[in-house]
Amino acid sequence: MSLSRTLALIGAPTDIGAGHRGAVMGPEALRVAGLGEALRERGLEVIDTGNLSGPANPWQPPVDGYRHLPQVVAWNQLVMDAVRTQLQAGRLSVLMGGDHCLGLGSITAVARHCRDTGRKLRVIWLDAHADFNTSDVTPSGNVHGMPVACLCGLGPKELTHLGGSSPAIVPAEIRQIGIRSVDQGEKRLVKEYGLDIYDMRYIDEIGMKRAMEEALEGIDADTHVHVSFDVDFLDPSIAPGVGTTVPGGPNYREAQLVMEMIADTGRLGSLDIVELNPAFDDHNRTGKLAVDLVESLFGKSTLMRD
Ligand code: NNH
Ligand code: MN
Ligand code: MN
Ligand code: MN
Repeated sequence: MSLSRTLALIGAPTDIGAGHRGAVMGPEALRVAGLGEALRERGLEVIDTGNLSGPANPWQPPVDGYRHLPQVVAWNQLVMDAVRTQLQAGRLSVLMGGDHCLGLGSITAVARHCRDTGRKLRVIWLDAHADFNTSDVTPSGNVHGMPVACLCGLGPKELTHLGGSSPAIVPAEIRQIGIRSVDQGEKRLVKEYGLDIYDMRYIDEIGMKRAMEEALEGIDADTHVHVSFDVDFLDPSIAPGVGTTVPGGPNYREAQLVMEMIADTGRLGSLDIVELNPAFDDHNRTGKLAVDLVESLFGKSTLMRD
């Protein structure tokens, strides 16, 4: 089985799950930074499907622990359907967010595609945050802090059952890399659910190479790899264009190595690029860095290797 060489870009311009406005401009910033052209140069056929159109951000305070739940559901339904359509057409799907609440719709579609095609799923979640909050423990009510919990069956029914059945994935299917901000109640939950978290302390101690070898272990020819790339994964010194910076993240070379090692598996089937917030960026520097890293994710390397 060889992976598709045709790729679909899906824009989801919304900051509905975030605490700061601006991720709504993410898809356009990625286009302006040359995402489509860069992927074409990698030898892929790239189809930009344009932007999804969902509800506006009403910018309201949380209700029962969730901010904008109906609008979050609507956006995730749109994303789920769009990703599913592209995967069914045999294309690689690249979601351009938008905030990270959209990872829920994207990965729900990917998980279903894997079930339908009898493939194993490995989600590589690149983030400063674990995104495993619930309405009881969230410090903010922002749903971009909750998608992993929802995917694992923890959250409001509208989100946990987005794809019909729940849970969409099991914790054993996901590896989280770069984590350095986990909220108080969230810490208890990730432990209880047994999430495999490669936090920055662990990466400092064993190095990025070994951490990634462990995170990618077991991926074989029948595995679909999904990368959910929250741009705040990167150290803020190289990536200021996000709403929620956390110091102490991977540097430029560590981030490249992560992408290169995932590329080497040859199993990448879908990607989310989320949380890019041009309102906080400096001349689209973070957008350009995201494109640079995505080139590595699709196999650009310094030398020919085998
Ligand atoms: N953990 C915080 C919250 O739930 C921040 C989440 N922000 C993110 N997640 N950007 O990736 O509100
Ligand atoms: Mn995130
Ligand atoms: Mn984050
Ligand atoms: Mn596929």
